[in-house]
Amino acid sequence: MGLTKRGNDLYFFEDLYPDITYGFKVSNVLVPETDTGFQKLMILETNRLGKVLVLDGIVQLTEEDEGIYHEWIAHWPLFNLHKPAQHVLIIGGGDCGVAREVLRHDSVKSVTMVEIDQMVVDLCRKHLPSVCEGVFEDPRFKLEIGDGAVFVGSNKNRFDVIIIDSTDPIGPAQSLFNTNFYTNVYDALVPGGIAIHQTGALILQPYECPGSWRQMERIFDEVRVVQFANVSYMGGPFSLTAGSRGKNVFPSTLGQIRRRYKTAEIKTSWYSPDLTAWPYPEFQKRLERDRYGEEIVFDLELQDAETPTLDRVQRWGRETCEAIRMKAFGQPNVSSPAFAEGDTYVQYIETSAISCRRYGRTLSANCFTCDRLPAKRVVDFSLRYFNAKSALCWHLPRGSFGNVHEIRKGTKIFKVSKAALKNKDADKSPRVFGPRLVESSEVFSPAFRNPIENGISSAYELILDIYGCDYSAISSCASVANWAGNEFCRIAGLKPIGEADAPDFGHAKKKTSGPSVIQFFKGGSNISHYSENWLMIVVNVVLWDKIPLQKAIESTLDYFKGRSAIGWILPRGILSGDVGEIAKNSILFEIKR
Ligand code: AG3
Repeated sequence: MGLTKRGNDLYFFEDLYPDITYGFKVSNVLVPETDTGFQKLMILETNRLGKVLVLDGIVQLTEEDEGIYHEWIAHWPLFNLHKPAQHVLIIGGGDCGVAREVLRHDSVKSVTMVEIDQMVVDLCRKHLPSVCEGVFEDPRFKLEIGDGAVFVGSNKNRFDVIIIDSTDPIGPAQSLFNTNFYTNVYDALVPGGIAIHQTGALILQPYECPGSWRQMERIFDEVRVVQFANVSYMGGPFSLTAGSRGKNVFPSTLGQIRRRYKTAEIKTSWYSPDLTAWPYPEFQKRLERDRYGEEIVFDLELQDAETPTLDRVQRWGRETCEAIRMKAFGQPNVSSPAFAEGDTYVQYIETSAISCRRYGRTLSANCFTCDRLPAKRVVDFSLRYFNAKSALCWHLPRGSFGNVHEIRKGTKIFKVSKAALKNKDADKSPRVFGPRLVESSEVFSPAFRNPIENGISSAYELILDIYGCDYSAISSCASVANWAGNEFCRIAGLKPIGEADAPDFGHAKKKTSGPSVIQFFKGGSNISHYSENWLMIVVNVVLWDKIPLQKAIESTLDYFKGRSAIGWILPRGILSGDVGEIAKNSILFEIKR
């Protein structure tokens, strides 16, 4: 909306979100919207908030409350540093508010500010002199006009603190929110150094901070979330995400920061060490325990051994999408239009995929989402839809950042029967079993027998969640298609059917943005999703033959440079056996590198 007339008055409404905004009355337009070559800049005057800097329709600062943001982003890392900071790098920050606060530390010998947009610096200097007060007169201050992402690439081991005061990750700041950039920032720090980045509003931009967190977590030794609230950045809690080069860099006691603050003799208006010892601990804990998605894997016991027609399966797919409130993405994929026994149907949905195939009297289905999954609704609906007798279910937490024991507890194996659905009086809560937790060495030993060899099922599924992967290996469609279509098939001795289908989608959320891949092969399929922001992969491979598991899994970790993985091996196309027996043949294991 930007500048809008309301009667005789002029208002400004922010353009960050499509469905929610805030605004204020404007008394004067000091700099009408100007294209700087990088972004659109505007400086407004208001009675209530003083002058306001707007870039690309998003409020960057107001005179009234800029102190809150600038004090927090500058003093938090400087007072957390184990020694008085000497050399500080600011990336972005063209209005010079961060530089002003950093220069208040007498210990600081140099402040280098790398700003891409000269016009931001010039126009702010002219119209917002209180923000950059004293900065240009200070001999310790050095301005470089250039790309901060390039600058950190060529300056190693130089800075005690790096402050990234960027705009949101749309427009010119996009290159400042990825693994390559964070790796360079880490290398540009001296050991013991701290970097901090603005990572958006926690509630209104729910994927910004977690997205940066996952990236930084892979590179920095420790990561913290700091929060504050101001008027300028609509939406309550706003986040800064900080990472350290080295362990135990962040002070462990409040006393340490209080002492540093006192010694520095800096009078702050908003920052206080008393608020910094445990920056937003509950949110931080939630991030540490976050999970990528969940999946319901189920085998339906059909009344007869006939494969439902493709039309019928496709309708199941569409109705399942409705049941879980997910939009289908693209057209369904089928391993063969005949859709005979063992053929696979897959439908990508906006955050992952659903699939099914038949073996004898079982219809094996998977439903995976990166959102909340109403698993019961999916199973009940499918039981009714296919008029099946029962469903044997594995409900899995996928991409869980908890430990393997928590993941085992979260993995629920149970059976639902149609009779119980129909009979109102029947006990609706089935007995729940867990998978058998084993060492990866057991899975990798030549003596290991998969569920087919154990006579439990006609197929089995290898499910892998791989963490801490390499950004470039997982963010390119060509790379993931090559793994699924060539590498994995070659190592596992599988005969691919057709080419890998590797679209890139899920960008509505940072968590799910990245490629997915479907590769059919003789006797099974490989369906996997890659999160370029979470740096993780979720893989489902259905097999009806023995493959060299160790080689297949380890080469996958090598290919994507994964640091750890959680794996399940589940019997599919169940022949017989009660749930307890099947649970014993459902295994969970962990691989650490
Ligand atoms: N840079 C961070 C602006 C963030 C605005 N984003 C938002 N409201 N989600 C501010 C520059 C001040 N030096």
